[in-house]
Amino acid sequence: MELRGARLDELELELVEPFETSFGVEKRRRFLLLELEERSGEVGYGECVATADPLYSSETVTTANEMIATRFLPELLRSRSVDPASFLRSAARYKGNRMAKAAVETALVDLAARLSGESVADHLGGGRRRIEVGVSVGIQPTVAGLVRRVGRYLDDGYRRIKLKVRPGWDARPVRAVRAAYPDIEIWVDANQAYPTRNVARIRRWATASRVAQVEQAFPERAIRAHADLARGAPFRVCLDESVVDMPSLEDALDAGAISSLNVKTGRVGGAEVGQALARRARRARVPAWVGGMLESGVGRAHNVHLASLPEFVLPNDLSASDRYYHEDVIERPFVLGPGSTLEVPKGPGIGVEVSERAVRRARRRSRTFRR
Ligand code: OSB
Ligand code: MG
Repeated sequence: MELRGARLDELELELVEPFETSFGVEKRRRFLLLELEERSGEVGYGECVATADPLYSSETVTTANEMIATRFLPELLRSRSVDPASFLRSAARYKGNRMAKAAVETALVDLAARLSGESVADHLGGGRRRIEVGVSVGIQPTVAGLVRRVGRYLDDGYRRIKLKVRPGWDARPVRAVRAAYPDIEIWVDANQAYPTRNVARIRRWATASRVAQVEQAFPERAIRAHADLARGAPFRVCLDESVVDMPSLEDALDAGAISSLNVKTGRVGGAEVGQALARRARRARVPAWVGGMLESGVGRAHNVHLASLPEFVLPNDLSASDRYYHEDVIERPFVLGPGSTLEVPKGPGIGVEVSERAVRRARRRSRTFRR
């Protein structure tokens, strides 16, 4: 492929309801949308999941914008021949900045798939036609409100519920949800909020409420604490923030600190990286699934294709469009189907159409690039 131009938009969308995690409350989402144009006129889209503030990881909308606009795009537009893997190889000399890299890589994957007339899923090796999904439920003002919120998601058809927890919002709300719904599958996600001395306490309440999976209880680098939590536990210990590349996954496997892998393309710096991590985890009998970062329809479409691959075996954090935004940037929303599933768009590429009208409405800044 040879690129002719690019457009980098900063967008802002308002969430249907505030999303509270151990980091804080999000009411709206600022993110980058990248459009790459090939010599033939074909375009590919990528979304950057970096957030306005560096709370989930050190990247922000501003740092990603800077990397994409001043390094990645100028270098891509100068080169005769580009593809996702060669882009990641040449960008590897820049440390970190994985969300920025993933935005570019996924746009190249979409473009490459469109040019060969296949879907992103087929381009990555081929997968199922529908994927199983669950819903991630933010911290609520009251326990009764949480139980009602969960009840509405169950009525919508979601089968697997992930509750955001933190010190002070854990044993009691989780027990209340379990008491109200004795048979549902409950996961929890702390986004690193616990001190490592809390291993025994977390194990007690998670066991008592028959939690199936505890995600990222401790800080990113606290591999030993996650291994302590996993030892003999009746639930899976899932890593999200701790796994950012192959060496960090290998270390977690060696330590016995992981029994489920949350794969986010942005966190690991590319779709093909995420696929390789999931494959490595599967060889160690650790199941993988695709996590979410409250993506718009473009990032969601990429995630849905990724989740359809055989490497991904647990229900994913990819809910229907109406769980996230009042107005998305794609023409046709993702809707929840039978058995708590989303349909994988047929393609070509990510198989969704970007709404120029919605993009214009959500746009805060825009830059174009030419060869
Ligand atoms: O840790 O999985 C997480 C959203 C923002 C940042 C981190 C996380 C999340 C979610 C949302 O859990 C999942 C989704 O997009 O549906
Ligand atoms: Mg998480």
